[in-house]
Amino acid sequence: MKLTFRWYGEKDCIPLNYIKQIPGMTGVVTAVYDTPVGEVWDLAKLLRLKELSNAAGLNMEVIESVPVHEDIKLGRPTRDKYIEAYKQNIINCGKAGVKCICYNFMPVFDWFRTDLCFKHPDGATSLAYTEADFKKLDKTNLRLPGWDESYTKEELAGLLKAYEGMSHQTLFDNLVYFLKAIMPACDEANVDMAIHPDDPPWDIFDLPRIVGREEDYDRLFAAVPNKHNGITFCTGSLGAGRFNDLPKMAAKYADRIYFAHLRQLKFVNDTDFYENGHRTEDGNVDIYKIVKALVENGFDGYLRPDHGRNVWGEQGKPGYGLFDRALGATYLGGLFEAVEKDLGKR
Ligand code: DNO
Repeated sequence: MKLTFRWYGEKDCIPLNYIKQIPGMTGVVTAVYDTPVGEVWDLAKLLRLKELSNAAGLNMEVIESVPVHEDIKLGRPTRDKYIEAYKQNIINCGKAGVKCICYNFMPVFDWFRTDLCFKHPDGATSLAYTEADFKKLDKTNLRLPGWDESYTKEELAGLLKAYEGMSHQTLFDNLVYFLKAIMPACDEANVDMAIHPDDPPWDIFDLPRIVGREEDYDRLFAAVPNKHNGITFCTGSLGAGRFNDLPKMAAKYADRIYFAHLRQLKFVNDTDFYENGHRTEDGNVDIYKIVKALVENGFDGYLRPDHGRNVWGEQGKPGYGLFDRALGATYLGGLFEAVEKDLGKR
């Protein structure tokens, strides 16, 4: 396991040396944030991120994300042009020493929560989701930080229209078309692709979503068996779907999990939940069993503590404050040490 931490580049208010000070931290997960989706990143920008990380004593071997242009997801004729650019990004990432690229194939919206500042009784805040708040939303006028694209009202309306009536099968076929086209670049650059699950793992706003259940992964690997076709195992996304058995999935796909996002969530009823500190006891995701399943099945990928709370007065980016993610990192590091030693792997 290689412990990493998300770093939002030079504009991140969390400096690299603070990240380095987290016990066991080996690298950052970052991206070039100022290039429009679909264009080739400037190699010099990637190399600068790498130099800055290395100067702080950290690796930069994971990119999250190289976003996929909507024309690729829509299967428009222009997709081939965007796929070519994506391939060049993979090659450039390889040149910068990147080993793993996290991406998603969610139409229009990335992760989704209804509350970015849910207040806990002890004063901490975190992300949360309630069905009642979701029903109140106007899908033509939404904004959430963290999305890889932010649209004007007109663009959003146009995109939602373009997806109207798209079946799950068509979206899946478009994903397979994309993956088959980029695999040669992954082979050449020796870069693993790690698809992030849909968050939450069900259709939202009538948009199809296809990566959130065990059968989705079976179908994905059957369609594109190349070993560079892998996954980001995000416990907060998959765990929002109560139908998912996470330890079972972690065990089953350990050799395809190139990146793990470990995050906790606590259900308050059948549909509503809030995110919490990482410990197993603090929510419904059995982090211990997941770590055990990963270690037992030879997981050797990158891992990062995902969304934490904002604690100790920190006004961090929702889900991405320093303190609680650092606590999560040490908790996860401890779990891995215990499980690996128990299994004679350390
Ligand atoms: C949210 C993140 C996601 C993730 C993308 C990957 O906190 O986990 O935004 O980066 O879905 O493409």
